[in-house]
Amino acid sequence: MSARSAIEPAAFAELVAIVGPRNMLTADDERATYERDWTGRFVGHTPAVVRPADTHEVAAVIDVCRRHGLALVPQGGNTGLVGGGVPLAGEVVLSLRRLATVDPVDVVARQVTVGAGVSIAAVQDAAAAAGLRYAVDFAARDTATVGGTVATNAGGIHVLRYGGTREQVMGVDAVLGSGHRVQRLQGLVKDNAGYHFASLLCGSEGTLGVITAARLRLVTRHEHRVVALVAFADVATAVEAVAAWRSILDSLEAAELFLADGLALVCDAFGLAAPFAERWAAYVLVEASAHHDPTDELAAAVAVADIGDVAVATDATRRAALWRYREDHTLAVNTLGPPHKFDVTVPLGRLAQFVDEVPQRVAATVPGARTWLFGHVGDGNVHVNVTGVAPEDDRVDEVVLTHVAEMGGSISAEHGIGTAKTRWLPLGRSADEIAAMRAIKRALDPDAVLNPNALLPPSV
Ligand code: 2HG
Ligand code: ZN
Repeated sequence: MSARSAIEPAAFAELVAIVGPRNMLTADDERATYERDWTGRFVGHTPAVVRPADTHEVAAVIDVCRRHGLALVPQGGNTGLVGGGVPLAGEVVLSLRRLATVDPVDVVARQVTVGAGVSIAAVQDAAAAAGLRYAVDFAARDTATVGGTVATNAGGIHVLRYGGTREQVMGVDAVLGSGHRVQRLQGLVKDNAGYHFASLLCGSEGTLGVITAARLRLVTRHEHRVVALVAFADVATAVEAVAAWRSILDSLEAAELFLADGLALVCDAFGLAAPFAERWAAYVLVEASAHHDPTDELAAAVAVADIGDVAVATDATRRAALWRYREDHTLAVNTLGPPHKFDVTVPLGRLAQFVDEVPQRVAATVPGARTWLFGHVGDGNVHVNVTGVAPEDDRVDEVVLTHVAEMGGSISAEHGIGTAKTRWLPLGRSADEIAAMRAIKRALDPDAVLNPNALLPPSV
């Protein structure tokens, strides 16, 4: 059964009674930012944004929606890039941003419990104040929330050293679509008493349950940090160099790739000076951190690779300046209009070939379209952004994702399937796997209340 989208007066009154009139947003100007994704590609409509204060209110809202057949889209910081957090089919938006408590850091366990609405930057700040670090990091850190990053199993720039979000989540507090509450926030490192709900909910994109809090693992905070921007004559050489650095550099924590066109776009868009006098085909930004100063070992590792040029930064201001060349790609691409975005993984041995072929295939499909490639090269994760294509024209989606599947890759490395890629899920998942996912969805969200249009393709 599929849930309806308009709110009848009785349901509306029940929702207001739960969250209070001030937390039921219905005016056009109040709803607008919740209805549109960050890129501007996905724009929907919601009858109301419901803003609960705690897990009890979340549970009560889900109960109303189940009884009245209302569909919900859970939303955190609304930084998702695949249309999975906006109400594209008229769903009610369940905003978790008011769940913003940060418990004291448990220094002994090296963990912290935070509400779903806490930003990644706030978790990082809390960890730093206690002499620790939260390993998950990416450009949208100030806006993206813990709930959203757990729901999408967000990746980011430190996956090669610490793993993705799933590796950091010790437990969650969540309300399932069935109304059951799963609460496991003790942070036990060893806990084999049955199904691991946190692992299941992590990456479920709001389709099974609403995460209201998470218990997060923290990692060691290193005193020394160094960043190098390394230029290469081609992508294949860059990929080989990163593979070598991973074997010899224990302190390596980021290896990020971008290309000449993307660098020029970033410099133009934000008035930055180019990092090198010469234009190179490929650039890798590497970051290393350790208790000792890793500058010499990084320099020695860079020296053995076949590089074109290098710039090294040890102080925070110059490190941030080098990071801008990579992190500002997303903002720079968006200045050209809403892009089609793909976050794919291909086997590392085929990454250079993929980077070479994709722009040609895109241009052959939609003449005039431009392809921008950058990403987390240590993980084999390439972000393919295509501009100059209408938001609803999915010919490039077909071409890019089919190519990824042919190369033995994954159609989503870190952003998830959302609503943008449901059609292509069978490219990466067998019929049996999709049937098993549907069975899990039916069991945990029997009334199809939670994000009913995301992740799974419509059943035929
Ligand atoms: C990044 O790695 C993010 O910067 C965004 O995952 C990627 O804008 C994108 O396509
Ligand atoms: Zn990324």
